[in-house]
Amino acid sequence: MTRFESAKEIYARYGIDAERALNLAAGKPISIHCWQGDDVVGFDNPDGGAGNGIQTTGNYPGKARNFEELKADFLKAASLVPGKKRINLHACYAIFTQENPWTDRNKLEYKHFAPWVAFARENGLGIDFNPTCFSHPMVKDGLTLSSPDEDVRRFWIDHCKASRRIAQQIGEELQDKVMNNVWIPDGYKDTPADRLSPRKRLKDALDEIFAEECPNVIDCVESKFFAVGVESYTAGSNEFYTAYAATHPNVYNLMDAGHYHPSEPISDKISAMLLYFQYVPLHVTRGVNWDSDHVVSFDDETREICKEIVRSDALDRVLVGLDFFDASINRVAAWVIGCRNFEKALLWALLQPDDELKAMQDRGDFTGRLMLQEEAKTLPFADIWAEYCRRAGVPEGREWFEIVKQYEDEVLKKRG
Ligand code: RNT
Ligand code: ZN
Repeated sequence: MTRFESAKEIYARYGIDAERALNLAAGKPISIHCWQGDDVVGFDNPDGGAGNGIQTTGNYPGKARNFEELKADFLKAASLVPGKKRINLHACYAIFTQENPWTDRNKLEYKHFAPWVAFARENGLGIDFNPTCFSHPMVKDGLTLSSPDEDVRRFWIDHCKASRRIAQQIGEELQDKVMNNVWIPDGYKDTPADRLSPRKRLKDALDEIFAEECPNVIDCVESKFFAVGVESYTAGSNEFYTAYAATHPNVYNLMDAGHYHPSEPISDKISAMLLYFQYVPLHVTRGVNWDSDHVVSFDDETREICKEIVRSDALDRVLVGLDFFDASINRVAAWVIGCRNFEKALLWALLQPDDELKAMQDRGDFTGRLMLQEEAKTLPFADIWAEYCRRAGVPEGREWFEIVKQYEDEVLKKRG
């Protein structure tokens, strides 16, 4: 008997079907963010780097400097992660060539992303999209869509419209639905004199952005409470976007795990949102104090998020995107660690004795519920995970790191 077979038997004693868990995990697509590969720099302003609303820290050598390098790094990372994948693009990753020279963000078109679509097709990936409303001189006083300056607002409205059209065409090309997620950094460092007007301007801007029919697009707006530099006020708060989404068909509030109070987990919000919305889009990341973007860990909250998705029978309604960027460690390894951890948490959640736990809760057996939750933690999960990796053709354990280190020596270290 193999370790997997023995583990499967132990799980069966708890009423858990390991084969079913393996199949469901393998079928759930995860949108992997391209921006971990180059610290959210993109291709439209290579000397500029991230800034104006977003921050990465660290200067580990070897970041991807262009389309070819980013594709290669992404594929290297993806080859070490089990499960179904999408690639999450930002508008700043537009591809400029001699035929399609640089153009500003308000004028971007599908053609600037056609090479990404070819890449996705070649590698069996879905695509998701994001307008890039940061790291650009038109971010004025930290504001974009909520700015009192009409030219600033116009620029970003046009950019968001362009992004939606691009997402729509990507969806048509791939015969798929494409998420287009609007995140803006707009907020104030210190106590605002007027909280209402920026939100009113943001609301009007969104109405214009979403006016055009885009049947292949799932429109998302990403909420946030505060960040470094905008400690006192963020225009696109959770209440603002939840209410906006509730009153606008096909618009969804995207919840990022690092965007709320450190003790305010998004795992608790998923069920509430599922009762009212067709889709619940997430950015799975790891908040650490005031920062939202650490590499995803196999931690309690990531597992709780996955348990909520599984227990709510919402694998096809909770849209999972990853969103972390760490420039202080090997970027390919960061991708692999974060993606594998999400996959692990998902598989782990699919291996919980949910039916029995729910029954215990409903008959008021809270002692039994706690007992079983705790006993389930030490079931032989590692053997099922190893089988999941084996079936996906990726390394089961730490061997993947040798592959990344070799890639670092042969490829990453040779970059300027
Ligand atoms: C920032 C948001 C946003 C970005 C990406 C790059 O706080 O989380 O999702 O991380 O769009
Ligand atoms: Zn995010």
